[in-house]
Parts: sequence; structure tokens; C-alpha cells
Amino acid sequence: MSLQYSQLFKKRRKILPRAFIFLFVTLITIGVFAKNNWFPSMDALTGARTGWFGSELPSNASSSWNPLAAPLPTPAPQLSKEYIYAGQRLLAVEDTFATAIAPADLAVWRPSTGTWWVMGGPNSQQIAQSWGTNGDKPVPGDYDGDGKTDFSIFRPSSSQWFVLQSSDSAWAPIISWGIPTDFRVPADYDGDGKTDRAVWRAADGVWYIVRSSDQSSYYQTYGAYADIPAPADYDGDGRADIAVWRTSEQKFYSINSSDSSVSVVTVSQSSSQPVSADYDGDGKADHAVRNGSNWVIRQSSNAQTITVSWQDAADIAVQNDYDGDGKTDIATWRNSNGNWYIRQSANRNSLRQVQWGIPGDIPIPAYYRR
Ligand SMILES: [Ca+2]
Ligand SMILES: [Ca+2]
Ligand SMILES: [Ca+2]
Ligand SMILES: [Ca+2]
Repeated sequence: MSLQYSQLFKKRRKILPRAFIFLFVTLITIGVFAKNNWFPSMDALTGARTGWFGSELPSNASSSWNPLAAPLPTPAPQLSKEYIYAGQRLLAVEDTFATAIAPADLAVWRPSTGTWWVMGGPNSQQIAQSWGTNGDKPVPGDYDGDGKTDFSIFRPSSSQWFVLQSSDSAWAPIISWGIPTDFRVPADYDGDGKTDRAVWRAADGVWYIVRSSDQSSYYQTYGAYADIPAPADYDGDGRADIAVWRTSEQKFYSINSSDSSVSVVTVSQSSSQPVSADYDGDGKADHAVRNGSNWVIRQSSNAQTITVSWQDAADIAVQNDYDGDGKTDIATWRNSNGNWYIRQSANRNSLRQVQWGIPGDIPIPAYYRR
């Protein structure tokens, strides 16, 4: 036993001095490194990073201490804006820093080929996207909520909604909703910034809505046979309001989403074409009816009703905000020549005439490019 103890004591006598020498050298080394700023560090004020021996590092390096660490991917820009839609019409952009709303794109869907044609701007190319086949119905909207309209179609044979998400170019989950004879009324009813798949059935007067916020089904009986659905954000709370236009009474009936109250607004026109949108730019949709070539608009800002005669009665109404001033422009598209006739609210109501599309196309202006 005593022999073993003495051997252990001899080993310790050798180890201890070596340990002291190691500690001494280490402390000296740390001192030299610290004095010369050879340790990795980050400047608290500027965020500038330095690696070993004072080497410069990119500010997004994942580690200062690991010389082999890869830099972090550049963070994707986050949307600071909130886009609120009623179908393909932009209701509002909520952004305290926004100075202008991007103008709507001129676009058509060609049934013969199932192609979406979106006109490019001064510095951007046009877009041609195949999505859908002959017999489908375009139902553009921002279903994924990224601020861009998604190429989307409803297929009557299967009642399926096919949405090509602009955010990741992937298919949204395919949902069967409604029947071919329904009015398709996609809009953002629950106010989450995403378009909700929705239909209105004249036969029973029921609104069938898939709320995008939780995918739950919502049913609301409102309206009667022969009414025309006219959902829009009449109370300006960022949510589309359930509404119908009753030609026989020349009245709009709507449920304000803000407080569930009912509002009844008379527009004395015997036409069956509601064209409600925010023409005066106060953030609330104006009750409006197109009668022949006349656009009769009850401005929400002052309750005044104005009448504007615009182009041909046979044209298709394509009102939207084409000049990006936050006001919907009265506009029509002519099937015979593919011309767009836009009354520019930002430019003293002057005419902008552009040829885009051919006879047989379906005009579907929206915010595809943004
Ligand atoms: Ca989108
Ligand atoms: Ca929604
Ligand atoms: Ca509303
Ligand atoms: Ca308005």
C-alpha cells in the first residue's frame, strides 16, 4: 500500500509544475490577444463584427467565434403593409409609411387557352400564365394574403377552386365550394387580409363563406331571388360587407361588418348592374349602379349622388384603381376590339385608352405584379 502512495506522490510532483507553466502561458496569451483585439468581438454601437486576429466579418455572420461558420441567409423583406381586398378589387392598404397605392394591372383571361395575360408596366415584363381550361371561371383574389392577386379559377364540373399562390407558386389546398349556378363572391369577409372563397345562392338567398382565418364555414341568409350580390366594404372597417342590390326596389341592402347593423341605400336606377367601389377614396365603398352608359354613384364621403356617362353601354365594367391614387376609376373593356377605356381620377378624369386582350377574353384587372 505505502509503495503505491509514494508512486502517486512522485507523479503529482511532476504534474503540478507543468500545470503552473501551462496556466502561466495561457494567461500571457490571453493578455496579448486582448491587448491586440485578436479575439472575435462585435461593436455594440455599429454592429460591426470582427473575427480572430481582428479579421473583418460580415454583419450577418452566424458566429464570430467559429471561423468556418457560414453567413446567415439575407433575411427576406417582410411585408409592412396590409392589403384588404373585395374580390379582385383592393379596398385599402394599411401602412403608415405608404405614400401611394400600386395601380391595378390590366389583365385578361383567355378561355380558349386558359391563359392569363397581365400587361407589364414601364419597367416590367408582361406575364402570361396558364391556369385553368375552357369552361372554367376566373375567381381572382389574394387567397394567400401577400398583397398580390393569385391566379385562381373555379371549375364548374367539380365545383373546385384552384388557386396558384403568388407567395410561393404552389397550389393552395383545393376546395370544393358552391355549385355552378351560384354567384361567386370571393372577398375578405373576416378581415385577415386573405380572400375568402364564397358564393351566394339566389335560390335560398344564402351566403356560403369559407373563412380564410380558420377555414371554418359561415352561412348567412341575406337577400332574395332576383337580387344581385354586391359585397364591398361599405362601412370601411377593412372587411367586405354582405350586400345585395334589389333592382325592383332600387335599393342596396347590406350588413355592416363593423356592428352587424343593416343599412338600406336607395339609388334610383332600374338597372341590374351594381358597380359599388370606393370612387371618392374615403376608404368606404360607394353604392353605385351602372345603367346603360351611365354610372350613378352615391359618394360615401358626402352622400351626394353623381352621374357619369362613360363609353358604350355594351362594354364590360372593369372599375378599379388604375392610377394608384386610392380612388376607383370608372372603366370599361370592349370585347369587339380589346380596348380598355379608363377614366383616370388622378389625371382630371382624362381618358386612358389601351388595347389589351382580344374578343372572347374575360377582363380580370387586379394586383398580380405589385
Ligand atoms: Ca397572393
Ligand atoms: Ca379572409
Ligand atoms: Ca365592412
Ligand atoms: Ca367612398
